[in-house]
Amino acid sequence: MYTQLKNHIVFLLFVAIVPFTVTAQTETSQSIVKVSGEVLTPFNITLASLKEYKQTTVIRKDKDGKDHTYLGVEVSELLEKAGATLNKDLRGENLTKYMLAEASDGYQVIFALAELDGGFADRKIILTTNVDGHPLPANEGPFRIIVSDEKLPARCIRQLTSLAVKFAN
Ligand SMILES: Nc1nc2c(c(=O)[nH]1)N[C@H]1C(S)=C(S)[C@@H](COP(=O)(O)O)O[C@H]1N2
Ligand SMILES: [Mo]
Repeated sequence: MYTQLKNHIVFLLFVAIVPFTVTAQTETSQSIVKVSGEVLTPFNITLASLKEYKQTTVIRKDKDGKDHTYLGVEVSELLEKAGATLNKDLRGENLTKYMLAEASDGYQVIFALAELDGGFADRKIILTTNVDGHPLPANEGPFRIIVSDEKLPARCIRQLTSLAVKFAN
């Protein structure tokens, strides 16, 4: 009887504490995107700080073939804040720079800086946190890059953790 009661208490403690620990972890260590590399001022993007930028909407098809509406901030705005060589500074050897995006599962994709710069292309490349009016589901977010007008969604990197600007050589 006593052992049974003890088992019950241990079980209840487990059920109560484990979800709390998991939630605490997603809200602190994972909810940032590190911006680093060839930039003047590296910084961390948080969910709250994204509200300070101009919001942009991109509608694109996902792997399910259906249109989804993503709300976010243009990646170029974030790189500008970090002091990357965009706009008038994107010429000469700076045209050999690219941005490496990395996710928590190890997936990586790159974009040339010129692909991200509004002076070169109309295609929108945004950092999104919301799809169809809701925060991204855990297997996609909290941060994802969405590329408009690209046939495959392969560069729409989910669970983004880092953006690093680098020289190709
Ligand atoms: N982190 C991460 N992002 C990723 C991938 C991945 O394996 N890991 N796969 C890519 C590929 S190949 C595709 S087709 C799309 C699929 O996105 P969906 O499952 O939301 O449709 O996610 C892209 N983003
Ligand atoms: Mo894919």
